[in-house]
Formats: sequence, structure tokens, C-alpha cells
Amino acid sequence: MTEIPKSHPRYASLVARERVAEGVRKGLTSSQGLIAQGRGECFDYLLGERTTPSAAAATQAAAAMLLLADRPALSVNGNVAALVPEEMVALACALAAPLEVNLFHRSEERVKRIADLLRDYGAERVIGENPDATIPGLDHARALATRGGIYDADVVLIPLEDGDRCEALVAMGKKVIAIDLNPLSRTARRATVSIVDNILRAAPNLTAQAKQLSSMRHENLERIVQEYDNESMLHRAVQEMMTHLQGQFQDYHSAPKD
Ligand code: PTJ
Repeated sequence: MTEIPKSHPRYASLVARERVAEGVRKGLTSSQGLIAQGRGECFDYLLGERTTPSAAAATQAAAAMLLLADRPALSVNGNVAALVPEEMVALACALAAPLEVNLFHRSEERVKRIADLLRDYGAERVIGENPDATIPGLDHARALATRGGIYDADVVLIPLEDGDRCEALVAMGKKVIAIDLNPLSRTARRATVSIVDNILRAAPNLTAQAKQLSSMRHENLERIVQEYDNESMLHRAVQEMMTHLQGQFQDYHSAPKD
């Protein structure tokens, strides 16, 4: 990987880019994953590369929902495997949930590489290599799912997902939690809870929230979930982007010109 000096003003973003590029080189991430990362970076820039108050609220609701779930499942694709493999294993461990490798551009070789990587990080239950069910309403490879994992889950976490699969999972009656930097995406609008944040921040934050809320009484967790409104949270996310941009624009205009 290219050595990035810590002093670089765009350090975190450049390291993420390197991780995805390395993921492609190692056969974990699809080449299309580079484009997805670029799109995400653009929205992160608009957000100010921080966890906004609306993202923190969505993360809390997501943690409560996952803790209340009877059968939670966490989906992992090639970008997630490149960016946060260790953090996804920690989240799965905190929730006692399986990790299911579920790819948009599926190849059996890539599924195995990702599953092995998660196991190397200590994951106890990694599935997806032998799918035995299909999600209704999706065309072939994208529909593949596993019983005991995403197929039977009541709550599914889908980071960096496409809109069709999100919609199909919701149509199956599941509660769906998305991590997606684009608050306008179909995924973000169709999910039950959308965390508009970079997965680099969202995955560890979600684990921390799950640990913090794990001793909370069920009725209090239920209240957090009931009070959460995804549509208004997405409005807030867009508002937070606009406020950040206005601040940037004002700074630019008030800076002394040469
Ligand atoms: O590994 P595969 O075959 O399953 O493919 C995975 C990708 C990500 C290539 C595939 O699902 C895809 O094409 O996704 P999209 O539709 O390009 O991107 C999904 C969403 O993730 C977009 O709205 C991006 O803005 C968002 N996104 C990208 N990077 C990040 C992100 N959201 C959070 N954190 C990121 N780092």
C-alpha cells in the first residue's frame, strides 16, 4: 500500500481509498467497488467527514433494533471487507449475530476470500458460501441467501447496499438497517433505519452503542425504536450537509484574497 503521511489533511480519506484499492488487488473487492468508494467519499465530503447528530441518532436506533432482534444478521460485501473487516467481526461478536457474505457482483472465489478473511479476524459464524434460499423479486445471483442468516433474519444490517436488494428485504417483512453516505439513495429511503455515515465511523460506533445499550430494559430499547423516524432523520442529514456547505462557502468568501 502507498505510505500516507499522518500529517496529510486528507489522511483518513486517502487511507480508505488505499484499503479499497488493496481489496481489489487481493481479490476481495470488485473493481466497481472503487467507483462506489468514490461516490461515498463525495457525500462524506459534503457531510464534513464527521458523524453528524442525525447519524448518531440513527446509530442508536439501529443498535436498539439489533439488540431487540430474535435473529439479527449482518451482510458483508467486497467494500465492507476491505474497509472494516475487524470492526464487522467485533459487531457480530457484540450481537452474537452471523456475518453473511452477500455480493452484488458475485463470484464464488471472492465469497470464499471474504469469508476466510472474516474468520482470520476471529469471526465465529460466517455464512454465504453455500446459499440455500433466494430472496423473492431479485434476479439470480443477487438473490442468493442463506437460511439461518439473512434469509430468516428479522433484522438485517446492509452496509453499502443497492436499492433493489434493500427493497426486496423490506418486502419480505424484515427490518433493514442501511449504512449509506447518500441520504437520497433508494437504499437510504427504503431502509427502516438509515445511518448516513462513513462505514469507517459507523461500524465502531454501532458496536459501542450495542455494548452501551446491552444492559437496557427491553421497553426502553423499544421506546428508542418507536420514537425513531427515518424520513425525518434523512431530512436532517440533508440539512446537515447544506449547513456544512454554507459554512464552507462563507469561510471561503471571508478568507483574505491575494
Ligand atoms: O462487493 P459487491 O459485489 O457486493 O459490490 C459492492 C458495491 C459497493 C460495489 C455495490 O453494492 C455497489 O455498486 O454499490 P453502490 O450502489 O455503488 O454504492 C452503495 C452506496 O454506498 C452508495 O450510495 C455510496 O454513496 C455508499 N458508500 C460508498 N462508500 C461508502 C458508502 N457509504 C458508507 N461508507 C462508505 N465508505
